[in-house]
Amino acid sequence: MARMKIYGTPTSPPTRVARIAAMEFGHDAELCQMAWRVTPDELYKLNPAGRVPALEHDGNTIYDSRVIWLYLEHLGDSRPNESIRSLSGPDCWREANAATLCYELLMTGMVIRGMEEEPPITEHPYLARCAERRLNLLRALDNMACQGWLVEPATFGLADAVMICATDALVGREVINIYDYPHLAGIRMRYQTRKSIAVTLGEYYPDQKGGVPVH
Ligand SMILES: N[C@@H](CCC(=O)N[C@@H](CS)C(=O)NCC(=O)O)C(=O)O
Repeated sequence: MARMKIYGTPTSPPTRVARIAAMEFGHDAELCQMAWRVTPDELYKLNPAGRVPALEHDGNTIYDSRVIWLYLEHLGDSRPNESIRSLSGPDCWREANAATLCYELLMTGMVIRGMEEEPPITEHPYLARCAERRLNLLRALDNMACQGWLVEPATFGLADAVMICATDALVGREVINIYDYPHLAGIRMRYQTRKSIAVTLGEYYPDQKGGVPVH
């Protein structure tokens, strides 16, 4: 069978979620880098929505990191890490809500980043709304995590992966001080040496676009 492929970029947080999913479910997926800003048609052919990641496996093309996670969870030849949490487990609704909030956090980052591309939009009501939403989400997620976990202790799942990918981009670009969110900081610390997290970490640095700080 052909090797599983994930199309995306190393710094794209949702692409990273898909790559984490592949590793957590025991697959050796190849990252096929896609310069979608330069060659948008190539991406539209793969995904009509023009977004990464997309996964190619066994004749299937799957869009969206959350759906990719679900696909891999249900794939017959997946061999999940023993601490991986099922999306349909006993805490499925807490997982669903936590994952949704983490995705919203991730999306606010991408909207703000997009607005800073040339020509940059530095003031716009929607930009302000996204910054406000981001602050609110960080506080809400930190509250959710006040017992030391996002969904369930000693397990790792979609919500944790998305929170880590969304906040890695913000921490690396110095948009937030993660110690303002001590419970999230604790979870991030716990998982920083987990193989799927460490191997897929993108390179984020302070002057990358998308740095409207959260106060
Ligand atoms: N909900 C999607 C979001 C994917 C997404 O927005 N990816 C960004 C890259 S980080 C993208 O493809 N952006 C293209 C664009 O905004 O035109 C997922 O989780 O996969």
